[in-house]
Amino acid sequence: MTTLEEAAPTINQARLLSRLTELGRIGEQVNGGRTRLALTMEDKRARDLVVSWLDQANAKVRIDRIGNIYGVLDGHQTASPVMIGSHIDSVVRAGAYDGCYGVLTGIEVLDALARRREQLRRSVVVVAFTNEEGVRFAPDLLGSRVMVKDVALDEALVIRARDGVTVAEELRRIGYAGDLSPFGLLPSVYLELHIEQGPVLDAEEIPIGIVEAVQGHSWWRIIIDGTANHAGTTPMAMRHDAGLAAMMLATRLVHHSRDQHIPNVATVGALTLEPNAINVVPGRAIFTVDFRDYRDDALRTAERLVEHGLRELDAAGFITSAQCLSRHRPVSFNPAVCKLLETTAAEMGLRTRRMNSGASHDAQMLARICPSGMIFVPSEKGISHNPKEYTQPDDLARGADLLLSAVIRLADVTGVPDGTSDI
Ligand code: HGY
Ligand code: MN
Ligand code: MN
Repeated sequence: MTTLEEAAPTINQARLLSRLTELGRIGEQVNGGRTRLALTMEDKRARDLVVSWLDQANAKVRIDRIGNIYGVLDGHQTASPVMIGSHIDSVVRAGAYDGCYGVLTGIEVLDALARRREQLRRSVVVVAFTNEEGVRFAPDLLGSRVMVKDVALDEALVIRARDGVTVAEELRRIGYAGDLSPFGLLPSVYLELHIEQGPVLDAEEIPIGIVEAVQGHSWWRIIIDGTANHAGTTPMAMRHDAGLAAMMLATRLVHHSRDQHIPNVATVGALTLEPNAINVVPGRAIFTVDFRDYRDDALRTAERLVEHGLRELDAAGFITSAQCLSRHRPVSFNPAVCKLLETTAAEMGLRTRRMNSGASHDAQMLARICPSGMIFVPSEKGISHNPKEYTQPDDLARGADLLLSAVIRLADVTGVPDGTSDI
């Protein structure tokens, strides 16, 4: 019987499942799902819980100035650690796995390695990034954008939510205005474990996805001002119906994607009409559009469609404006990291397939500063950003085991088979 020292580290799968459930209860909605928008009190409660679990894992907890939470397990080389993580903020009425799975598994990896910290060549750091979803504060991926200098820290701190509060005010209010520089723990390699949020792995019954690329995206908020008027007395030919104008432009943009596949996908996720009354011709319409594609030129074509549509409305007497809320180009992950994940999975007897990510992830920002990669596990029926988001426990366990094995290699844990990596 090998002693504890010799036994390979393992993930506490039962605890991972119970913590996913416990974290998933924070922000629960009466009509299903949970809502934990960035820097709200729900996000604070989730952050506090994650910090308590990092403490239990004997990790050194650090908070940086944009509110990213780090759990550090020091190895012999504390500079340029192996970093794993994701996010715990959510969309509205979200599922329980998006982001949380990667962060909580990261804590389990730290816990599994804590008893062998003297054998870690590289430090291992788990991170929970601030405002990955971008629902309350735009742009999305804010914590990782600041880390890679895609957005300057001072710019990020003054971003305002729709209700007017700034990121800095909310970080202070919830007690997560940290003092660590966002550049204080830059990694040598970054891995993100995440649910696929799409239908591929589930449909093909493959347990592990090795992500090669993430599509770029372009988010816009469009405002159209027409003339509010009486719904009964105003002849159709005399109207400047902002609602109709918005719906027609939105339909044109979405149908262009549906019919021409340019861009790959287009979504009008939010639409408000003012004054929003049954018997008033809408004077103002505000809607968002989310374009995504693996081809940057297709995103630019979509953006030109918006521009052209707004110029037509201006000529018809409307007043229009458009604000880009977020944009990032498509990203390919480091081939050596993809290979390491693939060979590690194969040695564990796990079937894999290479694939792309339709969803955005912090990993696509980290890819700008270090070799990065992602591991996907199946989402049942491809459902996500929905209370029905679900991944089988066995699939969650396989993904967690693969992350641990890959980290052992990358951190070069001596005394464990294959504790070597040239990444
Ligand atoms: O929008 C996305 O793709 C991610 O869930 N933030
Ligand atoms: Mn998400
Ligand atoms: Mn996510």
